[in-house]
Amino acid sequence: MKPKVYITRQIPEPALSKLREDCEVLMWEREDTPVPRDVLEREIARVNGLLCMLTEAVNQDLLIKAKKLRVISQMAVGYDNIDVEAATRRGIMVANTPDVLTETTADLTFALLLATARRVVESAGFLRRGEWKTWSPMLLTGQDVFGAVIGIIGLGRIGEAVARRAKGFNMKVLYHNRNRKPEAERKYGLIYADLDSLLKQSDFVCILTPYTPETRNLISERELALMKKNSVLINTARGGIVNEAALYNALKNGQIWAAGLDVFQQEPVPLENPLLSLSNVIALPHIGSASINTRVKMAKMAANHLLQGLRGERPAHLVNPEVWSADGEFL
Ligand code: 8YV
Repeated sequence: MKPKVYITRQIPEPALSKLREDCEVLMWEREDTPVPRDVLEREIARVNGLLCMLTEAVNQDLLIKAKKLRVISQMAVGYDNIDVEAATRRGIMVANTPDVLTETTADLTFALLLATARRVVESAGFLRRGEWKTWSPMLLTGQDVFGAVIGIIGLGRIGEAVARRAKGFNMKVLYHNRNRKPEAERKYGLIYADLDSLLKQSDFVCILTPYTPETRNLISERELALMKKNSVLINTARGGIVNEAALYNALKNGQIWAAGLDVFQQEPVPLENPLLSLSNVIALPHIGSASINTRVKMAKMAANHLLQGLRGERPAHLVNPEVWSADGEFL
């Protein structure tokens, strides 16, 4: 009998057919709304594998119902939506999709940085609304990127990929991370800084750290007050790392110059979010990894992890290796 899997969103075809070869596939097919909780609760009780996105809270309450579940395969590198400890206690493997999205997410981070610094979105709107009556020297002037100081908070794979791009712009690159990365310092000339000095010195602060209890509200009123008046904050990690009320005040009061945000505390971001009323904010709908190639690669990787786990093999990117015994057996 084929194992049963549930997929919480339509995934690209090559990955879907691969799963269909070996599994009985159940899938939430509507694109316009996420899978309702009661549907997910019902489905999780009868499947052996779950392929999910970060839009689903895979928490203790849901896992209690997952009597037959052996693998959770997340189609994202971040997995803060999954209670990994609860899954581990139940012997459920959890896998994510690192590496394939690194460069694409770094591209988007840099796109947002350039667009925010040079007021690209605001300028395009200005032209289309017919407000471009004449040229003037200080019209829609922004901040220089080339040669500026960038501070990267979180020097993981994506942080390092952003640092490499910054070097191409002749930027001075500071980073803050739990552990120092001497090899990256040597290889790319990066400079380690504690959080406060990074905030004080940087023209651009990029957040690229995972969302954990330690990084929740990491950037709040005190931290924003340390930043330069002409500085730009870029967040392509998770909305909860920045205190949005404090950010709104800092942007409104000219304490910092602008922000580029791909992520929000609540997603999809409600239109009443005051940040959306500010012209010095560029807001994007969480498209960090959204290139066609990368999304296909992520889906294929997530499908493979599911198949590996269901065959009793160790998924290539297992985030809870505790479910494996020291001699390589699945517990
Ligand atoms: C995605 C992400 O944009 O991988 C992550 O952690 O945030 C992004 O790659 C997307 O949320 C995939 O579910």
